[in-house]
Amino acid sequence: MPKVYTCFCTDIIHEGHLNIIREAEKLGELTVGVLPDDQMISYNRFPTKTTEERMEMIRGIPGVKDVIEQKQIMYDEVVREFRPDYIVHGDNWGDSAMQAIRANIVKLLAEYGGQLVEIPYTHNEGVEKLDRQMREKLAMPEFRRGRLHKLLNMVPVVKTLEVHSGLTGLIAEKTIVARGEKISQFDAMWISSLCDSTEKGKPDIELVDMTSRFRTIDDVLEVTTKPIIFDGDTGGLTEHFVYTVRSLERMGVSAVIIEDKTGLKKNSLFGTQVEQTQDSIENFCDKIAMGKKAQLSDDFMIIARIESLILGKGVDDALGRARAYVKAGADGIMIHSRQKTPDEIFEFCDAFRKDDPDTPIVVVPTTYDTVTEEELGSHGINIVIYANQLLRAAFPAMESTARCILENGRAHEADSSLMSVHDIITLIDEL
Ligand code: SPV
Ligand code: MG
Repeated sequence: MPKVYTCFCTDIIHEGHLNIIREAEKLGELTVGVLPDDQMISYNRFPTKTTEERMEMIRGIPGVKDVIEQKQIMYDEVVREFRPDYIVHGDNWGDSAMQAIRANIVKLLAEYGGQLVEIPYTHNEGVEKLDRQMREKLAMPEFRRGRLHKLLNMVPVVKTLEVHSGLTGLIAEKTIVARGEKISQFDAMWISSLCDSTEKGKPDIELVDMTSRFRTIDDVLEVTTKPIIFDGDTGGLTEHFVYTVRSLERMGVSAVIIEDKTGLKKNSLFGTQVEQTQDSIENFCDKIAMGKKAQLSDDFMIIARIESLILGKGVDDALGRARAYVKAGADGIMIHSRQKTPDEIFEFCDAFRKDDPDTPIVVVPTTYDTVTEEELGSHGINIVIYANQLLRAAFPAMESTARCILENGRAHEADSSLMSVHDIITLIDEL
């Protein structure tokens, strides 16, 4: 009997999957692989079932001889161990990441004469409806809110991208790349005060009010499913912060990060060039504790951001504050720095981890941007935020286009650096 293999990365079985199983079964004895959570997250939607539940779901389907866990998205291990005569896959190799998987399969099968069989993808109303329902379920506040918590236990470092609109939300939601043997996409989104303010043509001094910032969140929520971390600046007055917590929870935001500054807040990347005042430990602990008391859901996170390194007060001051904030109820610590190297961040994290192995640590490597996610992970860091790169990419591109039109008295010269008219009018799908 020829050995047939296919791999599923899904929470639901629809007509398209059953069709693949029917076709695969005709070729020989069928084994189905199931990807574990971390691999599923790396290139597909967030799983709503456990790996074991996904395996069980497939075991029950007639025609399936065996179900195994495929530990990696690339097929090297499974093909070398199992040596299938046929690998069966849908022909929907859409993006470059999927193409990399296809190339991997073709290369491995060529080593011993195995064959890739591609089954036409099933496009019908039922399949599309189920797909849409899954997506919408993931976007619901009660499903989305707790996802950051879950991610912290599933991936080594939660990769978070700054977004400030529906469009940038879509970039964070959909961008996916093949990186060597891995597929990679962002896990979460950051609503930055710097970028949200700048996008509105305002300085980053808590001038843009919460109603307007919630409007930005709402635009992002409407078109995405990934969890949101909100930059809550100083959190404002404690009496106001408790209301912000409730509103964010209700919207389905996963976490708010508040920084221990008081008075007129300026952006941290100014460092000591501008006057900035750090809050007292006592006051800030009170704000955290009141926020936690106001919180209604179990899984919303209040993360305390420490500005000691930004203000030149040193690692010991940061460590003392971190311990106090955790004691006051903070669900995580963000430690910020504007140095060119991650040295002081690593010094802080290594010392903090000595007596606190669990509290999540968040970093924003804007100035020390040569550091890799792997290095951050090895110092016990759990969340990395790429806090402003999308907006910094967009502004020079837009400004240079505006200049080019003025310089030439027409738009023709700018056209070669623009996306096509076809691409812009088809970028956003209709329901
Ligand atoms: C933001 O993105 O608004 C931040 C991070 O707070 S930073 O700009 O580095 O202060
Ligand atoms: Mg900010």
